Amino acid sequence: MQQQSIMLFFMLLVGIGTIFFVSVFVSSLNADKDAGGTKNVLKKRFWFTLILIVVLGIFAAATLPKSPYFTYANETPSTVIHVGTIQFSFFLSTKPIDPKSPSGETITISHDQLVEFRVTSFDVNHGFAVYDPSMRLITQVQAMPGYINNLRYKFSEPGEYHIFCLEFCGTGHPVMQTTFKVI
Ligand SMILES: [Cu+2]
Repeated sequence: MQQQSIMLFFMLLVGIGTIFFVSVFVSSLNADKDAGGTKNVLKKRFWFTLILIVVLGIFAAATLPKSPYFTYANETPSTVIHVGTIQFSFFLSTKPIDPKSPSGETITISHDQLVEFRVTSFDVNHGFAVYDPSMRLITQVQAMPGYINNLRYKFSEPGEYHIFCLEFCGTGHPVMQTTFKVI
């Protein structure tokens, strides 16, 4: 449903853009015949500005209410998973991870329960991208040195989930991955 409305939204934008460019093209055909010639430029700017304001207004109305994009903000997570990243591994643990000797554990999460991942990096920027059992990207956040980025999610389907790095972090980047289970 959400994907369909995003699709519709972008189709609408493409439609508005097409109308705009066609109207500019058509008006340019008549540019020589216009009484004012280049003096008419203010009139054209008026329409450009109006359409720009409308498009930006639609964007703002569709995106700003969701800002700052932190889902389940009013709920308390029942599970907290600490995530530490280092070239080229993920460490997942129910306890805070020591950056000096990072270690992880096998993670099992109950379905339909709110999980909070507290994601950080001990070296360079990495990505923390969660893929469902059919390898569809479902959520992601950046792993950044010096910051803990919280990512909340409810897994509805039991199965084996995959984590991949989405930030090119060095030669071992393509093999930087791990898994966890949802039961
Ligand atoms: Cu990477």
